[in-house]
Amino acid sequence: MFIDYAKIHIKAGDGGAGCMAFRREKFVPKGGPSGGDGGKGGDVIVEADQHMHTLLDFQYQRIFRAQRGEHGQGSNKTGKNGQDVLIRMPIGTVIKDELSSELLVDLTRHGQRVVVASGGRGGRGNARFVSATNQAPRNWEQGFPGEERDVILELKLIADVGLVGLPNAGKSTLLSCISAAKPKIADYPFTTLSPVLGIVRFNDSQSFVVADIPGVIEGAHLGKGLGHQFLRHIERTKILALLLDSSSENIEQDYKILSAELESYSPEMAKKRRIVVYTKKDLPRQSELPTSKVIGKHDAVEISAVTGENLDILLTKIWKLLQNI
Ligand SMILES: Nc1nc2c(ncn2[C@@H]2O[C@H](COP(=O)(O)OP(=O)(O)OP(=O)(O)O)[C@@H](O)[C@H]2O)c(=O)[nH]1
Ligand SMILES: [Mg+2]
Repeated sequence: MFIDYAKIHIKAGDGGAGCMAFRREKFVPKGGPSGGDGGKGGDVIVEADQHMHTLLDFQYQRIFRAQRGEHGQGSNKTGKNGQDVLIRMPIGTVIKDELSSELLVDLTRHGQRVVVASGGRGGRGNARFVSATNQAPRNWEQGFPGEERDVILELKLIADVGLVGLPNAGKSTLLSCISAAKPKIADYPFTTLSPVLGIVRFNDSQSFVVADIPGVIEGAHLGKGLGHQFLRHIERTKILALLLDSSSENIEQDYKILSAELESYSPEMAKKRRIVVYTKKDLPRQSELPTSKVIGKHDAVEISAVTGENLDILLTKIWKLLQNI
């Protein structure tokens, strides 16, 4: 199952307490202080893992605690440091502090590691409190608490091009024609329920990544249909391909609905560079294509995934746009 949102609780280990002790040896009647320091608490660390593709695991395990540091001991023995906890997450995971909404981590490449909660420092033992005036200190410190917080995990796929359109526009069909991805295709709305990535090979040696997401309908920003939360997966793409069914009864209106939904998701999404793709060119048209007054400066192309017409032109246009950004 594809899950792209989770909330977890993380707690780094507390530091171990310092120790209060004095040397006791047969021929040393008044041994000096010998209490060791406490060990450091373990950190909570996240690591990006290219083999993970969903946040599903975090539906089951939501609390992650690193080990506490051991207490210091006599004979100046420092307590052992607590063990770190390593949490693996998919590439594209963004971690925010729940309370402040502060962005803590953006995992963008395999193997990237970040400490999200630091373990507390160990307390000092009494040996460290010796001074000129106090040769037998009896003071020592507790360990310091490890950081603790609730964090929100959001998976935002990393792709170059996002396919966006009303249900049934032909997004998944296009992806299946231009890449090796095998998304589900059917003639009913909301066939696609979770995003699919496909790698498009271009000119033998080059490639780019395309994301196919569920269809957007009018009122998606109010929660209609599947809502619009999956648009997060195309938030970080360089360009958007707006797919419009050219056999629709009112293509211009479809374009306006889609644009309005992108706008209400975020201004950044609305401002993103787009290419307008009219699909199903093989079918008879029932309405005029929108004029350039409606689609503005954006480039447009008519394609058919069934006959393959103009797919090469589309890919060339996309490639050029990607080079320019
Ligand atoms: N004639 C024709 N039919 C097409 C073309 N492209 C897609 N279709 C059909 O349109 C229907 C919808 O295609 P999908 O690719 O599932 O559409 P989608 O945009 O991914 O739909 P959702 O996932 O529901 O948002 C399917 O029945 C496809 O066979 C095309 O170029 N020509
Ligand atoms: Mg689809």
